[in-house]
Amino acid sequence: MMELKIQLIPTGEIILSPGKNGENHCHNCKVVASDGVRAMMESALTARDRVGVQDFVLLENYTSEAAFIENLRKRFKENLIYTYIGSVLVSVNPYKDLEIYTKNHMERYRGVNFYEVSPHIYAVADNSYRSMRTEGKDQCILISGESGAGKTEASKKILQYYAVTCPASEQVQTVKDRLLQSNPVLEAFGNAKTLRNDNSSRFGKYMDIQFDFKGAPVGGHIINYLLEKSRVVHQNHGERNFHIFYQLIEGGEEDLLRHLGLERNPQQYQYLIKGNCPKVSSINDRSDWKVVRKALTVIGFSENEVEELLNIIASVLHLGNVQYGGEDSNACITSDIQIKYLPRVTLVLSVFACLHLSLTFLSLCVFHHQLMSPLNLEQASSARDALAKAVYGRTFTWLVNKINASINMSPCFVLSVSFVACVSFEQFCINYCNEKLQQLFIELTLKSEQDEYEAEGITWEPVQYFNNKIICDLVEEKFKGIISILDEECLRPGDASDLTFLEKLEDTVGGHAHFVTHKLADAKTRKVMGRDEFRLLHYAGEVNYNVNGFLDKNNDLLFRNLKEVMCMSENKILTQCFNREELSDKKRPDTAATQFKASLAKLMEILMSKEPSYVRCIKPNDSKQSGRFDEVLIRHQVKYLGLMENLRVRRAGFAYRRRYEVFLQRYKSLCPGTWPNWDGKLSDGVSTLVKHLGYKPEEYKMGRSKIFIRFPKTLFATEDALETRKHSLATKLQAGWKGYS
Ligand code: AOV
Repeated sequence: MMELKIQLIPTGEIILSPGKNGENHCHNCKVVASDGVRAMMESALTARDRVGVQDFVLLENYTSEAAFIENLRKRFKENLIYTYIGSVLVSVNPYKDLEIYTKNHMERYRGVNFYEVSPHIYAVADNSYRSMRTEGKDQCILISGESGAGKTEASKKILQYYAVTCPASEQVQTVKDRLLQSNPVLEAFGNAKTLRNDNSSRFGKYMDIQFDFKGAPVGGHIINYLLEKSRVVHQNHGERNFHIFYQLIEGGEEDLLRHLGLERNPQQYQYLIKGNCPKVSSINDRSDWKVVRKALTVIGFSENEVEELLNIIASVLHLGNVQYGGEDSNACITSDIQIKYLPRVTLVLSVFACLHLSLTFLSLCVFHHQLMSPLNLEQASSARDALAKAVYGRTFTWLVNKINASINMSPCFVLSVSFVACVSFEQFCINYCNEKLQQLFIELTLKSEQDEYEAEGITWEPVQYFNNKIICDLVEEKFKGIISILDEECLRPGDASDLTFLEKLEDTVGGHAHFVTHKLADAKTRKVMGRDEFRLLHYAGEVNYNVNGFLDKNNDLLFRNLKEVMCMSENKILTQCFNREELSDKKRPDTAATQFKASLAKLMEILMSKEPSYVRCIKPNDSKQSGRFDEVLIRHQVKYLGLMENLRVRRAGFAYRRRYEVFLQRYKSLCPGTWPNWDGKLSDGVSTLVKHLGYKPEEYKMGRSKIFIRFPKTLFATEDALETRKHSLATKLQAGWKGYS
């Protein structure tokens, strides 16, 4: 007996899938159906109006931003948060838990072609996995979007999908566990509550999952870039420091807190009160602490290491409470002044040597003589903060390295999941990063279109698009780009300041079409620009940058004598973070912007060497509410994610393409010549089918393995014909079924 399954999937589409033994045939079928089926089918016929199209390339008016947004809105309203642009997945954050991540769902997407089921993050995960297995090519999934748009969640879903669906042995299980457990640890130390996202990643993350030849995950590797260290010492109003501090204070056992000299009250700590927001309703620090504590053990941290790690975390809090006597910030601090709370720092950090001295004096080496120059109050405070930032930042890097050591294996294939979260070394770095990603994205989309046309033997029709290389160059070009000029100012002794940096910019790139300052602007622009700002015309729009703090943040310097003291610590983690080699290295360390530029260049290189898939995340509103679709906010994201441009490129030639066997399988019932079976060549079958359907020559092209259809309306007519046929088929079946009962 054959089985015909009627499956209603969330798009409202009805899929009639053949049973295990063969074809859908009306006779002798057992029908899994009820009276409700007819109603479901009728609603499916109007589904497109209600839920929109599941691939933007099927939009009739594909150049219209309004039509694009409308389609997103329709789907969002129906909880259909995923939509494709060809093979790119667009995802809108629902801000509520949807029942679409169950094991059943995972199974549904396993080994199934991209277009056979409704759009889903699992389809992207599965597709990348299968390409890796069948083509043996390293893959990467690049997830982008603004803060709170759902990047981290998407990456977790992908990881969970692999953890459940990939083959496993006992050894593999350990790696899977460690990979999964690395997440809460990284989030505790690298995420924080911001105004935009209660659990915002404050570092860029790139993660490799390594598979063996059987397709089982055997290891992983994580690269982090540019942790937002400034958060350790300062938070904006309504924001918090990194989660770990609150978790430790709220969740740490009594003994532990006593040992660390900590009180169970975040308000006691200067570094935790700047944002005036110790508690967040969506976060349970106490239970998170337990999760993190357990995860550290699963990943393989020894008790000793955990203790030393927590010592460092506590010492940062104590350091924040270090106060210097005196009111006058210009007065020098003398070494015999009592510094409150310092003993606690020295104790938990096990640094007994001259920390006191190093926080009050700057040691200079002049003509081989060591000179000690006293700091004033302001300088001493910033030395203290610089130390806290450096200690935390380096410990974070140590932590990532440690996790890597516990999950790293030599891989056969690599599948990477990466997102560049916003790290606030300034919007400048983030926007530069987006600019680079956009460049790569358009280049690769165009290239893959071109490659496909070529492989299928179809003539390529050139597409006009905006190449944003000119803006990338403005930022990163050697000697004359903005980063170079900034570095130069940072190195220049004497009167260099943020404002001299701005002047240098005006002198060097003042003539650039995408650069404006107050001085250079026309009267209208001048009204909306400060004298200490410059404006860049990014591909996604204009942004004004205030130069205040650029030099300091880029310099990110730590006094040498503070480094020396840290090297002397008995805390083993610290001695790994601050090593003596660095002290003997006379070369100045790279500035923050240059480091960022280098890591971006590395990321681009990696992405170029792999086959990329894209997930573009959109945030529906600023209030973290479910069901609210803020059109202005969304339009802005559609613009800066370059989605319209992407759609235009994808639609330039043909709206739709499918492999012959997939096309034939779906529509063969519409033509007596191809139904129920086509025995000949697949392309001949498709030709017979489309001729029967009345396709005109200008509407489609036949490639080597695929049919290309130019307009959505052609496909829709065929889809409608199919629905009508299914409808009449189901009516007949139902009549027959009733006959039995
Ligand atoms: P982000 O990674 O893009 O921001 P997250 O992935 O942390 O954003 O998402 C923010 C919040 O939105 C999450 O904590 C969830 O509450 C909710 N959310 C996101 N995706 C989903 C989903 N698919 N289903 C249900 N809720 C979701 V940042 O890390 O700030 O750039 O740095």
